[in-house]
Amino acid sequence: MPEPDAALIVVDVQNDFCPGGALAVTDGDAVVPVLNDWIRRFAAAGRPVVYTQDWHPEDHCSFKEQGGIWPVHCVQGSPGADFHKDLVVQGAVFRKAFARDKEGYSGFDGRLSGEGDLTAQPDLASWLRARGVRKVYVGGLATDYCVRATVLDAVRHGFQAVLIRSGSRAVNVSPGDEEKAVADMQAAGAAVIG
Ligand code: VGL
Ligand code: ZN
Repeated sequence: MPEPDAALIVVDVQNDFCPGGALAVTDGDAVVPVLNDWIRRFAAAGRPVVYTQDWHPEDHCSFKEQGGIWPVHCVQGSPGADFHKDLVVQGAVFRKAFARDKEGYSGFDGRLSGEGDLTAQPDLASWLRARGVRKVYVGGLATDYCVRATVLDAVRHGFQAVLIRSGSRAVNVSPGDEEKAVADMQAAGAAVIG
């Protein structure tokens, strides 16, 4: 049972990060059944489940064509930006890195998805605080980028943070990036389970 002040953050479980996607993470889709169990447990306990969604314009600065390091991925409204078809999605969605000239790996850079201008929408930290959340469980894709950044930001914003390791997979641009990311999160004060 999740604690009464806990929330679950599901990071970027999107087609482009799964096998066959533009920036596929090895075994990325393996997180889906694991996270679905967590999602169902939080939902059953009435605790918030939030989803982050990488949400880039087609000329985003992180893309190689623009001098960045990544292939084109998670373009706003494209199938690659959709959540994996088997992911249980019931909860608020926070979109991030939606401005052309700004990268944002952390879910805490995101804004609640809704009508109109995203920058006018609530951010994740205020949304969680308004619901009495003090502890966040975080899993998804990718451990060494958006999951790491979200966990570190959670701690920075004063939340207790727990990495769900079994529900996360890494890009591993360099071998060992995953272990390094986990060590960074632990050093910042996050707990690791799974
Ligand atoms: C991510 C690389 C580029 C992630 C997003 O979700 O971890 N990684 N954009
Ligand atoms: Zn991205």
